[in-house]
Amino acid sequence: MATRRLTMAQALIEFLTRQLVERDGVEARFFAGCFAIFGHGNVAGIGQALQQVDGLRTYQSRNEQAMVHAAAAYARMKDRLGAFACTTSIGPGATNMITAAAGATINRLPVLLLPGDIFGRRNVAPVLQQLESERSQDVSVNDCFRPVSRYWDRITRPDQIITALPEAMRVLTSPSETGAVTLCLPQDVQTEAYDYPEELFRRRVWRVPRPRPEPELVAAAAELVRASARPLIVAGGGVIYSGACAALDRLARATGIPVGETQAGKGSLPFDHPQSLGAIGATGTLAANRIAAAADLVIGIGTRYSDFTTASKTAFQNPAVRFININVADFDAHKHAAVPLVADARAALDELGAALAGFRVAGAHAQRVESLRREWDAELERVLAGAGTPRPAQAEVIAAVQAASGPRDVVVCAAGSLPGDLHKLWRSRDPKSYHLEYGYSCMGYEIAGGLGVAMADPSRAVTVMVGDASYLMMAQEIVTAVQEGVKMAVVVIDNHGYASIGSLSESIGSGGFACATRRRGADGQLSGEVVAIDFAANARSLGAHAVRADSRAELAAALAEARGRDGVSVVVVETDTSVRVGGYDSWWDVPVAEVSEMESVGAARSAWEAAARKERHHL
Ligand SMILES: Cc1ncc(C[n+]2csc(CCOP(=O)(O)OP(=O)(O)O)c2C)c(N)n1
Ligand SMILES: [Mg+2]
Repeated sequence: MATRRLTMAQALIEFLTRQLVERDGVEARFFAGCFAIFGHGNVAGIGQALQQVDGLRTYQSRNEQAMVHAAAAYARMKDRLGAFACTTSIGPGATNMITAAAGATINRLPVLLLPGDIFGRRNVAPVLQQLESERSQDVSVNDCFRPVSRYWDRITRPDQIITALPEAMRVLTSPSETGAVTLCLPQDVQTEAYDYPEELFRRRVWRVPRPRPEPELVAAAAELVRASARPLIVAGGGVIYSGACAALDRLARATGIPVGETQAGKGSLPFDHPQSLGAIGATGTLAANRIAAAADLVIGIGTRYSDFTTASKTAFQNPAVRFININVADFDAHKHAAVPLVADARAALDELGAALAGFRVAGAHAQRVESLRREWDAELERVLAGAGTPRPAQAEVIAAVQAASGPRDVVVCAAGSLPGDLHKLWRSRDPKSYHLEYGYSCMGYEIAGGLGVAMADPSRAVTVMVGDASYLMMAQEIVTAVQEGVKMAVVVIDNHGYASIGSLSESIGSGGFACATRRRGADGQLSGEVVAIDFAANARSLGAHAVRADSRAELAAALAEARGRDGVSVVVVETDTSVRVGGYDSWWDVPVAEVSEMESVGAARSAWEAAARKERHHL
């Protein structure tokens, strides 16, 4: 048997350069590179291996969490057909990745995490940053990755990667199983040599399948659709990952079944498609939510049915509502006691479409869809126009960013009050143009995610929309973008604090307690002056071009200028929070204190109890 003597780290990195994916006959390299922050736990092992390898570029980052966000955003932009590896030191460098690992797994996005780990050889323990246990020597902080990883392994002998790496690849390239894959790499084992079989390094092509649904279940589903009076499609992220948007367009047009979109599924249809109802659920449009309330059949495609999509299980109020779920993951396909079409979205839509030949929704349903679409469009125009306040409302900033964006440009966001507003208000014209991380809604994803999106598709202009508090949590990847010559615009919405949670706090009777960025006041509360933060100066200090926009005209000019500039352009805009985008026949379950000393909380609790009565099980 031919062998090659390599360190474990060299063999691992060499293996990554030989992995390809193939879908629909198109082959591509799977790993675009490796994000790295070096410490004693990886510099001599993986670091040395990255330095000598051909064909896998090393990218720096400023924070391990951020690099995993960037990697996840990259994978999402590539429809999961491309990914990054991420290498860190042991201890805090490693655990910094856990938050973003959870985000990747929840959003079903492939990232390969290579945290350093404590020595396999134990004679020098406890090593720097080691968590000791009196009960076992086989415990390290990296065990915290287990629940957030779809595959987790610790490599305590160099030959173990021979069996671990193919498992890692199987999971990373599986549409139903993908997420964070973590290989914990003890610092000493990374540097140990072994005679690896030459065939470990052969070129491997991982085929991404398009599993077809069971024909009997397609027939059963078609029968349900034909018998339905008010069917509705819920399009989730799986529609986009599968490249099923054209198939969805055909089915929706042919049958007239309207389509509501989740955060991950937004852009499945262009906003002006005759069957598009726009956003659905807690942050949905009035058109989608009214159709959902009366639907007698819901066809979920590539959706996890998060509480935002189901309005905490209150969205579907028709007592007779049934579900058909098209999902590549068995787990999601079976939700809500659905007819489970466990299949690739595109394959299943084609087959269901064929089985529905000649079917058209009843005229009354089509008319309702049409009139609600018109009603929503008028409401949308009203909201986007703002209320003439001295400073623009957030909706007006969204309208300005939209006006400055081309159809293929990408808007990136994750947390705060922006996601709900964008979900309702953004008019998607391309399936990859709306990039909202709303599975984990992780503050700090925005700028790092924008970097990953821009790296994945430099042909599109990227605009990150980020709240002031999310910016403060994680803005440092501006430096990485500058380092890599990445072009990206960042719009910082300054409303002086955690405004979304401030509104939520008001709605649960707590009046916005400790949610604004204010100095401690005479009353002992955070009720004093606003803490003035110069976000533009901050961004400039990191290497960005940055301006403040103090009027609507300045905002439009700054956005136009950003479009024409290379590098990172930051636009800071202070908004008027008195004008908010409301909800439309929707709800989100945030339980309120059952007992309290505050009357306002008691009132909120009663309202919550009444609303929660609408929650259903869908058994
Ligand atoms: C890492 C993280 N911490 C906490 C939260 C909870 N949270 C959601 S939105 C929000 C406030 C975000 O503030 P900002 O980015 O300024 O947006 P705004 O709410 O003002 O629109 C918080 C704290 C979160 N989603 N992510
Ligand atoms: Mg804010």
